[in-house]
Amino acid sequence: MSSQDTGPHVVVVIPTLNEKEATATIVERLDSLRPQQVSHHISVLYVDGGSGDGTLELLNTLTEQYAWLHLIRQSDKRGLGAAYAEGMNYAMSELKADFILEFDGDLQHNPDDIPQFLKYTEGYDYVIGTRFIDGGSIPDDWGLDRILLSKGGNLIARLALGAHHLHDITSGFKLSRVKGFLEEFDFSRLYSKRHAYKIHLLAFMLQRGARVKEVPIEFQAREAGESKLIKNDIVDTLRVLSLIRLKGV
Ligand SMILES: Nc1nc2c(ncn2[C@@H]2O[C@H](COP(=O)(O)OP(=O)(O)O)[C@@H](O)[C@H]2O)c(=O)[nH]1
Ligand SMILES: [Mg+2]
Repeated sequence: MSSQDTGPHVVVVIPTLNEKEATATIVERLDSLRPQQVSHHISVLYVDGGSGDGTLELLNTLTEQYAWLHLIRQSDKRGLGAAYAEGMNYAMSELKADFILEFDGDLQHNPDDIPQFLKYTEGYDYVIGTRFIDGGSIPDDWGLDRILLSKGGNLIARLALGAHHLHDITSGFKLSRVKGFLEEFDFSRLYSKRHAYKIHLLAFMLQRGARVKEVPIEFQAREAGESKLIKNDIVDTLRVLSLIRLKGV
């Protein structure tokens, strides 16, 4: 038995929609990183939303090559939240995850940051990759509109949730404990199937009293592919915040 068979099982869930270039790089880098993380067992679960650019064919080949790599094939684009919900459910029920790490498939999240999340699986329930604390950053090429969207969205969400102690509510790079937390969440009532899913999950983790650790991340510029975030997601985020205020989590 290798040391990778001991320690908490962390499943990295990665949604993809037409991310062929990034996918090849991410899998290669995770393959190098896994053996170094001797205190944790790391598996990876891709959730592909019907990519037509060769990502799916690449993932089919890679899953045959690596036993630690798993793939859910969705037949069509159902939204980022729907992809994570399906991935998280599968990671818990089929892969028996102890922790789930949400990780985007476009290399805006840096695989080299993963070890700093794993450091806190003891003593914490929720580790949030944070762009707006010392050591964290957003891409240099972001225009004022994207900066305002991100910072403004964060401010509104912090106020609405009363989460004044948190610095990056809309971050998508997060590690969550399953036992007592994610296993208690009913994913069929997730308030959004899109990017705003993450605000509902965060509110749920806080309500359950998760011990939170913020770690700095440098959010990378997108080198290939396209963002699926659309202007409409602002309205969706406000809708989710309202639902949390009115109906709770
Ligand atoms: N399976 C699936 N993946 C998605 C969907 N929307 C976005 N993604 C993937 O989720 C990750 C984050 O999405 P992205 O559009 O980059 O969000 P942004 O970084 O906030 O602009 C990327 O790897 C996308 O390819 C979807 O509807 N289904
Ligand atoms: Mg992205």
